[in-house]
Amino acid sequence: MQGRIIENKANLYMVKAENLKIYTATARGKFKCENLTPVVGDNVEIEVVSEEKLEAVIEKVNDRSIYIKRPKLANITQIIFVLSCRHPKPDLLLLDKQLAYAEFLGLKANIVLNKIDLSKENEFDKICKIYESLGYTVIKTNAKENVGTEGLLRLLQNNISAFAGNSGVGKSTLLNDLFNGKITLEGEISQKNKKGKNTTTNVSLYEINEKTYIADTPGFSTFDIYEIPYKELDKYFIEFRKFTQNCKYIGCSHIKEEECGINKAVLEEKISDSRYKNYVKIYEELKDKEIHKW
Ligand SMILES: Nc1nc2c(ncn2[C@@H]2O[C@H](COP(=O)(O)OP(=O)(O)O)[C@@H](O)[C@H]2O)c(=O)[nH]1
Ligand SMILES: [Mg+2]
Ligand SMILES: [Zn+2]
Repeated sequence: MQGRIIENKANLYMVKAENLKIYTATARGKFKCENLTPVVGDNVEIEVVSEEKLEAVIEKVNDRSIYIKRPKLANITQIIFVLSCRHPKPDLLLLDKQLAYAEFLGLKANIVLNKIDLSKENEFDKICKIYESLGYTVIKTNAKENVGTEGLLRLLQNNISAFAGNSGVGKSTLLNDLFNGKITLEGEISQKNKKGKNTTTNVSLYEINEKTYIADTPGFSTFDIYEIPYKELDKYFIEFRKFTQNCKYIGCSHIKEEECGINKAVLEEKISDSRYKNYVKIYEELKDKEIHKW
């Protein structure tokens, strides 16, 4: 029988099967040597061990469309990056990192600008303009008062989405909005312990409907981007692509070279200054990581 892993706790996997039942499954030992340990989001073939106890064994992990190393997740279809207008203020460096990583993976990325109630006089329009002109969807929300969340819900429809963004931007509040009342949810979005503290520590997929899931990744607020080879970073800044052909040198890093198409585009304001500055920072960071890897 086919199913999808919706949760992983130590060596146990919760698998939602075709018959809509949720089985507790272990993985066959052979996965270890094949370096193919099942992860949340995997589509798997299971063999039921006990129908009564809802126990099963994972026999096979189907090919993945996407695999993320940290946090471990498979087959998500989009990333939702959340920023807040204030407290904390927008971290565009982190945003550009996560967008580059999404492009690297070939994943759709979207932006939520939360806490719009704290912004004065459209001061964040510039951010929206930069990213909308690049083709990213920007949704503005006030998660505290449930404003703008219908738009977010539409965006989530028929996707397996993962949220990312600095601590405090409002991810949990948004998720609570989404799962309040109108959504049938199996299990809880966060289990509370006796002291009322949230104790979710495992990666899980929450179901909004049969085709719509949200990945919850406690302990990870952003994706680890170090898989990106620094020499390829320019490919993942989508607006850079059409200008790199104007660079004099093949393999131009667009940092110190002369006759650089990217530098020219920045001067002509065809590429935003903040995007370019972040490109340089991320390039240096990735390069540093790669050099010190051994
Ligand atoms: N003013 C305002 N506060 C918000 C909004 N969304 C979340 N908050 C508050 O911001 C704080 C952090 O939110 P939380 O959802 O825990 O952020 P997370 O760390 O990204 O999960 C909490 O005190 C929320 O009540 C919003 O739209 N407006
Ligand atoms: Mg949170
Ligand atoms: Zn260049």
